[in-house]
Amino acid sequence: MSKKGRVMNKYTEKVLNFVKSKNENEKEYIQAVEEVLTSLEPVINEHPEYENLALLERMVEPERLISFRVPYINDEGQVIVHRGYRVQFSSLIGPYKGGLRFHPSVNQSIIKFLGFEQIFKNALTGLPIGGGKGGSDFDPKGKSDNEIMKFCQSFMTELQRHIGKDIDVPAGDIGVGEREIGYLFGQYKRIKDTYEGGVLTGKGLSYGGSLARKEATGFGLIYFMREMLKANGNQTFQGKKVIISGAGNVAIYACQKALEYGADVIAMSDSKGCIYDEKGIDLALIKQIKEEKRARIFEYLKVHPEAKYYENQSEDFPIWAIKADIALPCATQNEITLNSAKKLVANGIIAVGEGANMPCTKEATEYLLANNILVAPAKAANAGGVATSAIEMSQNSMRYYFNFEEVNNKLDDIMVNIFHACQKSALKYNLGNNYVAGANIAAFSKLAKAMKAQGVV
Ligand code: NDP
Ligand code: 2IT
Repeated sequence: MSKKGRVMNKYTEKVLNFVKSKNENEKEYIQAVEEVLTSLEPVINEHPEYENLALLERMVEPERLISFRVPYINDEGQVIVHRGYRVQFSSLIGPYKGGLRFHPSVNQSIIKFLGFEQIFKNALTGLPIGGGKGGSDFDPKGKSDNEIMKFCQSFMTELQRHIGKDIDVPAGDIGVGEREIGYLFGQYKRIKDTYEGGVLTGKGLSYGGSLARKEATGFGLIYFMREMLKANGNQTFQGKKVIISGAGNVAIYACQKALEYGADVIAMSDSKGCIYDEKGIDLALIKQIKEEKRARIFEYLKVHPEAKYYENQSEDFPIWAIKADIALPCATQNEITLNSAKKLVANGIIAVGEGANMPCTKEATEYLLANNILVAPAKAANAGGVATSAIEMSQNSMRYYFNFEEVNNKLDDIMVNIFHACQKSALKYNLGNNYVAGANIAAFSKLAKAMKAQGVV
C-alpha cells in the first residue's frame, strides 16, 4: 500500500522509482509519469507479461531528445543566445507530432512532460500520429516582429535537420501561433528547397493551413465537455456560469463555443491577472486586446470599467475563487493548486475541463475526483488541436482543402469518440466516471498493443 491507501503494483512502482531517480530534477516530468502510471495499475495487473517486455520502461524513455543553441541578433544589435529543444518521444503509431512552446519557463522537464502527455493524447485521437514536443526559453512578449522572425529562422536552421512530414511535425503551443509558424515554415522551405506543406501544422490559410485549426483546441474542449455533461445527468452548457483561465488560442475559442452553447462566461485571465465581468465577458474585446494588440487583459477595464480585475499574487490564481458551475483551465501547467481546487469545490463547481496541459496539480485532481467533480482530463479534452493538425497533414498530402464545416464535423466526431473511449475504459475497470484514469487506460491499451506488435525497439 502506498500513501493514501492506494495499492501500488510492484512493477509500476519499480518503474516510477526508476524514473524519479533517473530524472531527479525534472519535477513536471515525474508528475506526468506518476499520474499515468498510477492509473494504469488495473491494466498492468492483468498483463504480467509487460514487465518482461519492459513495456513501461520503454514508454518513459524518449526515443530521442535534442537540445541546441539558438543565437540571434536583437534590434539593438546585441547577440542573444537561447536554448532550443525537441523531444521525439514515441513513433509507435505515427511520425512524432506535437507543438513548440516559446516561454521563459521552458526547460527539459517541461518539454519532456509535454512530450510524454502527447504520446497518449495522440493515441486517443485515433489518428496515425506519434508523440513529440519542443520549444525554447525565448520570450516572444515585447519583441518586435523582426526579432521574432530572426529568432524563428535561427531556431529552424537547427531544427530542420530533425523534422519532416513523415518524421516529425511540429505545430504551435504557448507563445507559438500562426505568425511564428509562418516564419518557421519559410525558413524550412528555404533551407530544404522543397515545398513540404505537411512538415508543420497551424499554418496560415494562404499557404496550406487548415480551416478550423485555430478554433480546434477550444472547440474540441467544449465538444468533449458537452458529451461528459450529457452522460452525467443529461446536463448542458445552457445557463451555466463558466470561468476560463488564459486568453490565448485555447481559451478564446473555448469561450466562443461555450457562448454559442448558451453558457454565461464571467471570467478570463492572462499571466498577470483576471477579469471578472458578471454581465458576461465581451469576447470581441478580449480578441482585440489579446489577438490584435497583444496587450494585457486589464485593458478590458478601459471599455468596461464596471468589470473587476484581480492581479495574480501567488500560485493560487484569483480566478479560481470566483463562484461558477464550470471551470476551464486553459493557460498553463499546475495552475489549479490544491487550495484552488478547494475553493472551486466550496463554491459548488460541477465540472473542470482541462484545456491546458496538466493544469491541475496531482493533489488538486485527487481532491476534485474525491468530491465527485467531473474532470475532463487534458490528454483527452484538449486533443482536438492535434487531431485537427493531423487533418491538416492529410489535406497537405492530398493537396486538397476541406471546408470549415467538414473539418469542424470531423473534429466533433473525434471528440465524441474520445469521450466514449474514456468512458468505456473507466467502466471496464469499475472506475465510475473517473475519466482521468479512463483516458490513460484507453490510450495505453492501444500503445501497448502497438509496442508488442513491433518487437523490441
Ligand atoms: P497562448 O500562448 O495562445 O496563450 C496562453 C495564455 O495563457 C495566455 O493568455 C497567457 O497569458 C496565459 N499563460 C501562459 N503562461 C502562463 C503562466 N505561466 N501563468 C499564467 N498564465 C499563463 O497558448 P495556447 O492557448 O496555445 O496554450 C494554452 C494551454 O493549452 C497550454 O497549456 C498548451 O500547452 C495547451 N494546449 C494548446 C493547444 C493548441 O493547439 N494551441 C493544444 C492543446 C493544448 P499572457 O497573455 O499574459 O501571456
Ligand atoms: O499540446 C498540444 O496538443 C498542442 N500544442 C498541439 C499540437 C499539434 O501538433 O497540433
